[in-house]
Amino acid sequence: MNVSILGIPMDLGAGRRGVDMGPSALRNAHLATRLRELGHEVHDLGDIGVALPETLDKHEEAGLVFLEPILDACRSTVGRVAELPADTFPLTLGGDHSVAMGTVTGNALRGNPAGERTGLIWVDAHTDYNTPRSSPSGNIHGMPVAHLTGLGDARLSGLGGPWQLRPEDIVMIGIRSVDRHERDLLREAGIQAYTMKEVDQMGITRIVEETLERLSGVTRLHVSFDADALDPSVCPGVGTPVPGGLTYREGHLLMELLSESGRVTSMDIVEVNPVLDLHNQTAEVMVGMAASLLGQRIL
Ligand code: HAR
Ligand code: MN
Ligand code: MN
Ligand code: MN
Repeated sequence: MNVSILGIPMDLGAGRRGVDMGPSALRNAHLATRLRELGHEVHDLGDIGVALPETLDKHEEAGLVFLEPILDACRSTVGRVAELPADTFPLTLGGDHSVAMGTVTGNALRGNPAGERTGLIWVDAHTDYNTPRSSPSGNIHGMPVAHLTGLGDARLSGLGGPWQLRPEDIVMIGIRSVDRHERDLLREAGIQAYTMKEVDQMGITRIVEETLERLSGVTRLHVSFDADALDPSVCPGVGTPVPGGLTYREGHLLMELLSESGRVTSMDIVEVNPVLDLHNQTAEVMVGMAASLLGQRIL
């Protein structure tokens, strides 16, 4: 396969600094080499330009911290991803999870004149379904999925023009931290979320079977993998660690089964924070997850 790596070194959407260094940490963990060893043709397209918080006044408007520079970065990301050729697999590197408003939109619009549906598999400890009104923090990385479905601020939800993600085309896996009002919004939208309780009870294999069945009508499938979905003992380098996460093997099994399905067309790796990490362990683990999704097998 042809794989296009694109970094979005942005930490404006997160409460803590450091995830802007995620793309460097992932490259340093030999991302491209690992994928080339699997036989892929890998092109690293470099990074999207993102404003540094030190150059900005901390600006909060209507419950949205750093809205304007985040909008700029997401707009650039939409443009860059949407123009990639149809036969490439975009592998986008965050950055905080607000980058997904740009990556998911860009991939949904990429070479899609017929308006085929896009499915989203959101692997995360958090549902990221806050709106500016429901958010307890104003941090935009807690809001990308809500905006992708058309809720919240019109500028963020309008990144794809009239395009919106359908709530029934979203499946979340690994969930264990949801805010009070965010829960109501998820219920109203009818979004399928497999919490850690379901992971424990059903196992990853059944969850993947159900997920692919539910998303059987979509032709494009994006996996957005937040490093904090994995347990903090596996991925300590994240800004908002939550205990009780996916094990190392559950993460790999999830990626292996999705890979075997042959249906995934793009992926994000986000929320890797090298400042909080131990010897780049989190980036190395996440490179392994990308390798499993892109065909690496034990035997
Ligand atoms: N729910 C909290 C908020 O909205 C924190 C969520 C953001 N943290 C993440 N996203 N890492 O997955 O402020
Ligand atoms: Mn403003
Ligand atoms: Mn997230
Ligand atoms: Mn998260």
